[in-house]
Amino acid sequence: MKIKPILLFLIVLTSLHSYAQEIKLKAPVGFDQIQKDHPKGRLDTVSYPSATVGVDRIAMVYTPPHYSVEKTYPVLYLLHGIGGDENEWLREGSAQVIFDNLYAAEKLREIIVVFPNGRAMKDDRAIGNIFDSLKVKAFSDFEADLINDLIPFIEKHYSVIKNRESRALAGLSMGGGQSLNFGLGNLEKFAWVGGFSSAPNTGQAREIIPNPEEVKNKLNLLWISCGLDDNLLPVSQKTHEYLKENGVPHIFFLEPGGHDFNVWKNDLYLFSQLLFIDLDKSEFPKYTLVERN
Ligand code: FER
Repeated sequence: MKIKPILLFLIVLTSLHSYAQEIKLKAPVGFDQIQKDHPKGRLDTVSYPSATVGVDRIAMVYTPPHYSVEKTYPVLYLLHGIGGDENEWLREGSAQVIFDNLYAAEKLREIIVVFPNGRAMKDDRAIGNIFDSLKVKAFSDFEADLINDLIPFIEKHYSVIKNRESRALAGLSMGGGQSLNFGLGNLEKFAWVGGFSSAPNTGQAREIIPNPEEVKNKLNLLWISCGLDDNLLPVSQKTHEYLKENGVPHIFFLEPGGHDFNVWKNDLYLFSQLLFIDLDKSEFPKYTLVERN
């Protein structure tokens, strides 16, 4: 049979189109809107003793609909930005609504999500000069609080799978920098790491990734995303370039938008669906909305 060139062209075009459509990179309309009839996850406010800071500290914990101690769950630790606290992702990012809707659509495996306060100091409220050097230092001090105080508390009080493969760390802006610094610096604790619009607290790539081979072998997912109109884009770009030079598989997702929750909600929607599943790293380059090099 002879296929006419025009027909061949149409067949190729159609298959290219469906290939490009395979991964949806924009959350559907309504993904962050409360749906009355959907089962809801539960939000707990917990108080944990922090030896790092020397006080009891607050974190929020989301357990999925049908949470049961008969089952065990992986955990995502989700970090806020410089002006935020343990409620930022919930109040401004509608995180619990996004998760409830993902569960209703059967798009997310059952996970627990912990929303810490990433400013590890006695008065950890986002008040006054949020760029104050002591407050910025507290974001770096949070590493010890997270690893030594919060994670053990969560693993004692929730029905959690206690291994690196079952822990993810992600965050926005300051929280993105923290996630890259702490996640890559504690590969024995985390196998899934995401930085959304990471801030200048992100360590120099060669310092946070001194051993690219180890990251290659150990991380199941390294996600770096940023809005194209975000002034902090060079931070993500530099990290991406180092990873690329060193052949470390990662998702580098550039998307329309600035330094705000339109971008971060979309990131959470996409990133969370990739967690704790068998990922094919050869698919990572498909996470792009724009040409990049
Ligand atoms: C900076 C610019 C932005 C910085 C932090 C940020 C520590 C954080 C922004 C955010 O969390 O939204 O120079 O330095």
